[in-house]
Amino acid sequence: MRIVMVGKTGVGKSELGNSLLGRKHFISQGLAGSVTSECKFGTRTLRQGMKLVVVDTPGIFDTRKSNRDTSKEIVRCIGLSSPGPHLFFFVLKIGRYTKEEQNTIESLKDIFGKQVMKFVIVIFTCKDTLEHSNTTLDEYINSSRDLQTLLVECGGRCKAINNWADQMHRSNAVDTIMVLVQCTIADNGGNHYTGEMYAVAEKALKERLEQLEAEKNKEKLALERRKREIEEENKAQKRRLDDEMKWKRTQLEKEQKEREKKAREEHEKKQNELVAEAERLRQLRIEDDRKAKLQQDILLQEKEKLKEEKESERRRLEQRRREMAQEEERLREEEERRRIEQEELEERRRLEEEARAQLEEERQERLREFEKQRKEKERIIKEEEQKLQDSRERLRRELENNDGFLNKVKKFFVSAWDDFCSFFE
Ligand SMILES: Nc1nc2c(ncn2[C@@H]2O[C@H](COP(=O)(O)OP(=O)(O)OP(=O)(O)O)[C@@H](O)[C@H]2O)c(=O)[nH]1
Ligand SMILES: [Mg+2]
Repeated sequence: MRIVMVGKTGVGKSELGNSLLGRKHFISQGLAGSVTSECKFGTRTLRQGMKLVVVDTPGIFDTRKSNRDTSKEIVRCIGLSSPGPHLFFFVLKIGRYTKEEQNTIESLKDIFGKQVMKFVIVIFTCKDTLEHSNTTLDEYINSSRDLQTLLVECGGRCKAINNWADQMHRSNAVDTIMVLVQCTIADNGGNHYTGEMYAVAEKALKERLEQLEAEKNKEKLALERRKREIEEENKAQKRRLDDEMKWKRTQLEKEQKEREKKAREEHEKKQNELVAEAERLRQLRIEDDRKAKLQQDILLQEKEKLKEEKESERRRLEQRRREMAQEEERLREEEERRRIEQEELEERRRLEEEARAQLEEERQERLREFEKQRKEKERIIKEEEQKLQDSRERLRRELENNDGFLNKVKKFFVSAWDDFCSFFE
């Protein structure tokens, strides 16, 4: 059983081939460009012992590719599936069904004739996209009129597969595809796309190749003619250019000479200016040197002066430092003297205090003594007064008794008065 997979590049033909064979046989990658570059085949023995041959193709019916490459690969595809495929799998990726896809199937019909549609099954890859968007295959097909037309053309034969599913799901999908394959083959009476048809296709291809060759030769002749014309044009243009160049060269030589003359004059003028400038610079340099020397002398003098000033400042500072040391010494002595004086003063004050306390004590003592004496004298006076009172009483009584005695009393009284007065003195 021979199956040829056709379809636009990148729709998942190689991956579908791997699913059909049950192993990774064809190279498939998610690259931006085409992965499969030429037709290849892989085989597998089916359960019934039947041999399955799967032919993987590059995008040979892709109308974007060059005619020459396409024709070469179609011939190769026919060779690999000889004497003719039982089925063509027209592979489509779930997604938009565009004009490009329609052109691909048209191209298949152009090459193999309209009857090829009897041998076509449409296989949709990326069934997982449908699962993700929760859409059934029927819903997807019904969403495009063109897709429906295609399926009517190929007898409604279509299946979907997720080539990224696990082994079990993939093999289940392959089994369903194989059932449809066998039904279709049976419908076609077990016939494959015949050699006759292939011969017709080959003939058509040959004619197309010859046509292409003729077109190519025609193009070649046209190209040669154009080449000759261009060469002629080039020669004429070259002559024109040569003349122009000659004239331009003489013009240029003339201009060059004039420019050279001018340049020479300018050069001489510049030379003279340079000599004058050099002389002026030399003079300036001499003047600069003189000024520099003068400045150096001034600088040296100023340096000397500064040195002297520095020295005198140092001496002055030294002197000041000495004075300060003396002042400090004097202050220290003054401080010491003050301290001693203070101590002496305090000692003197203490002694005076002691002396004052002693004097106070003596005064108190004297006062007490004096008080004692005063009290004694008062007692004595009182006694004397008592005595005097007694005497006066006695005298008064004696006077009463004796007039003569008055004189005596008078005398005694006078003497007693005198004693009293002397005592108080
Ligand atoms: N998600 C998903 N990706 C797939 C499926 N089938 C194929 N692909 C991916 O689609 C990309 C193209 O697949 P290929 O098998 O190389 O396509 P091709 O038609 O052989 O491409 P060319 O060889 O360039 O013509 C790869 O990254 C595949 O893994 C599928 O069922 N589901
Ligand atoms: Mg491929």
